[in-house]
Amino acid sequence: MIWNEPMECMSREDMRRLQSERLKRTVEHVYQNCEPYRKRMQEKGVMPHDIHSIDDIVKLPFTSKKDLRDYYPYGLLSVPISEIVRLQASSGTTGKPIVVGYTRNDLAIWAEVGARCFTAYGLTKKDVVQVSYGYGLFTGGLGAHAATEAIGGTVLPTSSGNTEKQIMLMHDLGSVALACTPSYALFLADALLDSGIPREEFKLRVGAFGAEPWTEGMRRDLESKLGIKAYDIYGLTEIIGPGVGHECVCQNGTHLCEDHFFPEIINPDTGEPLPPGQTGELVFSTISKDGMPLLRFRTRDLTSLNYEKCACGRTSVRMARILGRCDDMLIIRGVNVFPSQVESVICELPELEPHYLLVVDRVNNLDTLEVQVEVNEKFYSDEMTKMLELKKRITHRLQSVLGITPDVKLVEPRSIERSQGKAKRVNDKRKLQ
Ligand code: DLL
Repeated sequence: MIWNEPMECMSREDMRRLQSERLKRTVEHVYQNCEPYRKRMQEKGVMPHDIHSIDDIVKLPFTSKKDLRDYYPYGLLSVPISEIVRLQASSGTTGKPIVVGYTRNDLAIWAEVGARCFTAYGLTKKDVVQVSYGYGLFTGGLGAHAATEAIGGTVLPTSSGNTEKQIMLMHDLGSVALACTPSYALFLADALLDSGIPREEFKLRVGAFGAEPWTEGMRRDLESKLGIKAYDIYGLTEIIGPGVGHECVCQNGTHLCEDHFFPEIINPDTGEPLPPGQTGELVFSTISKDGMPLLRFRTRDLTSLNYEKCACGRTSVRMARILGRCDDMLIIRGVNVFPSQVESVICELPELEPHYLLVVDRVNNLDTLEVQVEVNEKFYSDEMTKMLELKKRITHRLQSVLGITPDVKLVEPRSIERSQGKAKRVNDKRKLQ
């Protein structure tokens, strides 16, 4: 099912034309109405009339997370505050949050792209959607809420937390879809098992999981534990929230709503655009928003783009799974390590649960990596030799994937702290020194 066929299945040529028109309008709008953008463009010697088509996007300046902090809270708005009907924010690791303002039209775009996502998962107005993303400043809850309402579905706005109640409501009210982070979904899967209620009594068949990186292994795990199809949903506060992209039933890449958010892939070190298919930093320009349009926003997310038509019929560009963030990448003894690489190994092994923590430290000027991972209840054993053999096997696998030898620590089932929102996978003690 396709929510907006003309947009989602447009020919590449028509899409470029539409993107060109929308970019020109957006550039004119920010140049006229947003002082920091006007200044930036003048410094770069580029004027709105220099932008003739989407190909000219490379002439425009980048926007970074730092810009949003520097112009906190309202400096990047391109409309008066009287036009803003909603504020959302994302908490950074330090200091002030990043604040985004939406006009009524921006909220309509958000609902539209959300509707495309949920329709692509096969959801309809007949379905109950349990929204277990947090509600509030975080865009997850309200974004999934608007998406459900847009398709005419029934929203069950549980927000995150209160796990037992989540399971009870999921069962009693017949939730067909669950929208939450993949790590919270795993937590709910365990709780579902503990509840003792037979799985057949649940109507759940779709997961709308995102807000943090996850792997194919994690997908398999979630699908088998919950008896559902688990789909990716991607987004970020600065651009709009969840709904920037979504998977379809093919589960073969995340379609981006590129008629609203124009994607580029650049080399994160040089800022130079990379050809299709290459992995680099994802950059978005919003080309239809009014409240706080952003030009060439550097997401820090690493991925690649595929412009081939999808088997589902959509022509919209597909993004590969997010490998991690440029700033999530750990450099351990000079080797680049992403938590997602560790996760993929862990999910390969049936003896392990996908709950893990990477502890990085520096001992005698040498980096150390400890991988703590939970052993499955069925395999957890007091038998030393069994556990040692398992540890050896995992160490070996990780060594060949990562290129460094971690210290693997097998821990008891359910001992690693669970998250109800985005999971914390890394404890880098070196940063504290
Ligand atoms: O996480 C918006 C969202 C809510 C997306 C619910 C999907 C579902 P932020 O808190 O601003 O917004 O964080 C955005 O989270 O740059 C990625 O690094 C990461 N992220 C979001 N979705 C995915 C995904 C929301 N599907 C940041 N896969 C982004 C991997 C994701 N990473």
